[in-house]
Amino acid sequence: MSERIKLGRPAGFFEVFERRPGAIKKNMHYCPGCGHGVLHKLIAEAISDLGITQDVVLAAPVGCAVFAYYYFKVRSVQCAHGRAPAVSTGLARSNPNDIVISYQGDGDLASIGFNHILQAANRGENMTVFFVNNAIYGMTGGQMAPTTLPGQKTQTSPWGRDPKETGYPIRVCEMISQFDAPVYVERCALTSFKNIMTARKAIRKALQNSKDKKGFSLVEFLSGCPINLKMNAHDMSEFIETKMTQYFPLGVYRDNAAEKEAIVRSTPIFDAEKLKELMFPEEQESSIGDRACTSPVFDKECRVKISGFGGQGVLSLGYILAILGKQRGFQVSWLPSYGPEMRGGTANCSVVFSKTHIGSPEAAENCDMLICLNQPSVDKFLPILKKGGVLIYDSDTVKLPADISKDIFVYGLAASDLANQLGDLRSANIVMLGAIGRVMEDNFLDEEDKKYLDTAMDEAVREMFSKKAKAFDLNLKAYRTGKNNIAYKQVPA
Ligand SMILES: Cc1ncc(C[n+]2csc(CCOP(=O)(O)OP(=O)(O)O)c2C)c(N)n1
Ligand code: SF4
Ligand SMILES: [Mg+2]
Repeated sequence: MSERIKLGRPAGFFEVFERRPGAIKKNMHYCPGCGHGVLHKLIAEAISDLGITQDVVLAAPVGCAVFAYYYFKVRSVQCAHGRAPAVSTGLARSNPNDIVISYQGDGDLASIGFNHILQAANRGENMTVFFVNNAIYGMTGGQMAPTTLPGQKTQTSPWGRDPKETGYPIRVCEMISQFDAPVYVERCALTSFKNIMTARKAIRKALQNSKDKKGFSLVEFLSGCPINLKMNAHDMSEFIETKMTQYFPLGVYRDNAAEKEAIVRSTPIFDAEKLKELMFPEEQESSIGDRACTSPVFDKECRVKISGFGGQGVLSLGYILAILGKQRGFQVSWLPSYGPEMRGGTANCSVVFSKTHIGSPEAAENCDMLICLNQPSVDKFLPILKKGGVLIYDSDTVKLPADISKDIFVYGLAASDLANQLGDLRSANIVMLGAIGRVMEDNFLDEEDKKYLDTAMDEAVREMFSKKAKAFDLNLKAYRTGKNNIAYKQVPA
């Protein structure tokens, strides 16, 4: 095994980062000087040198490394904030021969998910934790983290962290090494060449422990976030070496894997075939009762995406549709999404209707209907609309692309303007609901379902606004207004 860091791309990375959206496929998304990039390279190199590419499963939660799966040529799982140790526990227990990596930031590990990491360490789960301590919430724009130093200025401690108000930085290695079970705990720094070589060795040792089934290893990396700490690369390194190491001393806190036997746990009851059967049953009974929709369009699953700016009521619109589906006896799911905060983006939700079980609640592709209340939503989601699908857009705020497909239904209405005329811009989402009613009536519903449509819509709106009588009246008006004011219409030839 080479004792040098090799130039170029290690084999533990994909050759081209195809999973990364957009045109850039060769570079990482991390800021220049970010510790995550250096650490990724050291891990990828270790994975290929140890010959464990096929065995590694990497769990990465929320934080700047949320997109780790773009880069590593291993199996990956993206987890909820702080929950990678819980997910890693499931992975390690269900497939004991896998080498499980939990890759976590300081906000993630030492704040929102702190109990998870403590419990996983105390159980001695067979996993390797790579813990990136950059003393800040990087992804969300530099708020105070549990590891922020006393006196350190952040967005949420603009006069410097005051331990009297917000406590002291949490020393993770010191805490974890109080437990009996962990076999290896070390703190390194991603700064000088010497420190990086120490980190490189620590990564390999931890992965080897997991390979040998010795249990829980954690390596902490004091790491730079030059963007949020507003420093250049040189000052960042100096800050880590002179300030951070005072509070977080480098070194080995536990290293007793050599004395331990490989862990043998009870045989997992996890059975991939059984799970598949449960998730994708071959035949299921329809759950639809007397008021079932009879139109053929509902014979298969219907996937709807609704998108706009936060505050435009896209989530409520989706919720009303879900209520409507529930009232007609469908299986329904409603999945809201707010987008990664630091990087802007639209609020959207997915609604799925089905006469049988729903596999995935996310309308990520092959959508039947797309409702857009702003321009970024059209730009982002038009590609997921299937041939023969329906786009309904707010013509006040959206300009359609010149080359829009002729194979889809397109309905435009001035939803914001109409809502303003009704006296409340907030009813634009229900104006859109009216447009949905019109589209369904004109193109997809049989005579029987048409009879029920308005009553069903009224009931759904009533349930949504059950505690606000005034809002109910306004929204019913908004529904009728939307239904009767379609301004642009394209129907596939
Ligand atoms: C449940 C939940 N709560 C809060 C957030 C917002 N959030 C996204 S990243 C983040 C902090 C990440 O900081 P850290 O773990 O230190 O990672 P870094 O970006 O610094 O590498 C927060 C609070 C979220 N996405 N999900
Ligand atoms: S914000 Fe900080 S942690 Fe995130 S990519 Fe940029 S430098 Fe790295
Ligand atoms: Mg951080």
